[in-house]
Amino acid sequence: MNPKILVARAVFPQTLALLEQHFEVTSNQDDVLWSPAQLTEQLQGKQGAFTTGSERINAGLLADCPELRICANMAVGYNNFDLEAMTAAGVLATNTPDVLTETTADFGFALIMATARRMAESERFLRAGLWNSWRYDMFAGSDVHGSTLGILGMGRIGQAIARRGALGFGMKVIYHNRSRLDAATELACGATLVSKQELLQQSDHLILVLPYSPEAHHAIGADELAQMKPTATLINIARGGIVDDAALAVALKQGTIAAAGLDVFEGEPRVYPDLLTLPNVVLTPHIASATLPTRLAMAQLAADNLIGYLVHGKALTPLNPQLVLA
Ligand code: 8YV
Repeated sequence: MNPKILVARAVFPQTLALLEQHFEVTSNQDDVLWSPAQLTEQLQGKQGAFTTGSERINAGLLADCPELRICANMAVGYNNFDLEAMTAAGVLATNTPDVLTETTADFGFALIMATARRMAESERFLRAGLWNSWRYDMFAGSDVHGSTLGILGMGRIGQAIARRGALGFGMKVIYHNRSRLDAATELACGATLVSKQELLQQSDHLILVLPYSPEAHHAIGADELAQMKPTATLINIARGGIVDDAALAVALKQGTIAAAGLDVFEGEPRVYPDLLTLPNVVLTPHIASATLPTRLAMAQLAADNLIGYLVHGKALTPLNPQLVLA
């Protein structure tokens, strides 16, 4: 008998068709948002789960799903997983690195451009029928080319953004990261390591690309915003919770920084209400990886991880490979 899996959210029909060749599949093509109790109930008797960033896999759920062997996340970020609890429960975790790097970096750059050049704000103005004449300072923003790009977190996506900045826009690129890149990678990215304080003080455009962890919670709060240039923009394509959204709203209102571009939010899909009322913030609904080819590649990799592990005993991108090696 084929293993049983749960596909916790709607997916591409071709992904579902592929999974159905190997598994007895329970799917959620209606995309119902299950509570943790409902998710636990749906997982009963399943050996595998196809998850997204919205499904929390923690010790409580794992204790109630003893047959579960693998959770394949359709996301590179995996802060919805309690990796320690999964490892302790013998449940393999996988994510989808690499396939979304360039697409996400493109979006990071789009958000830098849209924020610096006030694209959302000026479009709202035009749509409202307020454009009557040209004016010398109308929606004058800040330059991207030749400015200083700061990157907090320098993994694959940070490096892809650095290359765009250095090679495409002639930017000076500085970064702060837990560890220093090797010299060849630094050269390819045109990036220089600086302290977090230098990053805050020197960046014209500061983009956040670090993974969420308890240590990264509110890595950008009132104190950090106060160190930034009043002309600076802040871009968050990493995770909600890395920025203190309430402190950011105050900083945007008071002119501590010039503008922000946010694709992720604390407690999303809710958005801190003050942010919705401010003109100098570009808001997008967590779509940095959202191109059809990339989302398809992410779904394919998550499916391949399930097939690889449950059918052939080897996942492609495990997060707790010690389970396989043990
Ligand atoms: C996903 C993401 O769209 O990969 C990630 O970490 O944030 C996005 O690409 C989202 O997490 C849905 O799973």
